[in-house]
Amino acid sequence: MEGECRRGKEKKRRRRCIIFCVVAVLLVFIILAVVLGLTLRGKTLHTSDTFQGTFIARCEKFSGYDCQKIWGVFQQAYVGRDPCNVPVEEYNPLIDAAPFKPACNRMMFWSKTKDVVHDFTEKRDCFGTLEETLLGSVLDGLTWCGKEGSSETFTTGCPRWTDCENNPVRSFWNRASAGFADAACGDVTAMLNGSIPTPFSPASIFGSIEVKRFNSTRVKSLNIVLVTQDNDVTNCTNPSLNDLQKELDTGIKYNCKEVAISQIQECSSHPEKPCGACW
Ligand code: N1C
Repeated sequence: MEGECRRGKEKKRRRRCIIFCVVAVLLVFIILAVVLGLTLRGKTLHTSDTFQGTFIARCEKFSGYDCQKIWGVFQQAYVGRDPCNVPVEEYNPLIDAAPFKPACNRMMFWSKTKDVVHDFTEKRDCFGTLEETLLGSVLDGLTWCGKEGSSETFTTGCPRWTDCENNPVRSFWNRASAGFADAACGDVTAMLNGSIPTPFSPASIFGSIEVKRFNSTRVKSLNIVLVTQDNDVTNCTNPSLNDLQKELDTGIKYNCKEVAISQIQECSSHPEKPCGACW
């Protein structure tokens, strides 16, 4: 009787021990999983903080592209080179890896009006800018360069825009803008700044590259939207706009319209209105 009682207690103890062990093992697994999850998340957050991480993350928003391959082709243009000796042609393979697709009648160019243009194009699906293409969006707002004898990408200590002509950032925008303008077709729109004395500057990318590359066999007209603010003195009769017309390929029709910034903002806030009614 006493022996049976002892055996019963022993059984209960063993069962409790097994339950305890199972719970303990489960707990250890859960803790491990949580710790592993957190460290991995920390790692991805960390990589997207880096230049390459930003490039890949922005690129992956576009489907159908091999972003690792595009990153590799991009790096070839400037890595290991003197950051004042990266000619525009170095980006040819990059443009070939992610070519610009023509979107006739919907292409938007700009000069000195970046903020108002993007506020408008982000809210309304009427026009597309270079920054909405894969390459434009991936590199918008970034600075990068290489160094002789190094295989790294640097984001600080790079030449500024005006320090030297052939710097990696400037050459990229020159090459990308040329490719984007080559793709232009139909009726093309450009927003220029009516609050400055010379809305068309021949030294700007728009003036020195894009306008010159519009081809009359593809582009029907160039429609300038001169963005104006209260009390602006600049209008469509501005002499710099005559220089613009002279640069245009014969056969491309030219139009200019002064449009108040308030009207553009009003149009941005009414996505239901047809695009043609904006100006
Ligand atoms: O020199 P800009 O303008 O006339 O260049 C604008 C013109 C646009 O039509 C774009 O298609 O050239 C293209 N372009 C960009 O898309 C772009 N994104 C960001 C040119 N430059 C671009 N950037 C940066 O803005 C670039 O680093 C350079 O410094 C400015 C050019 O702006 P701008 O003088 O107002």
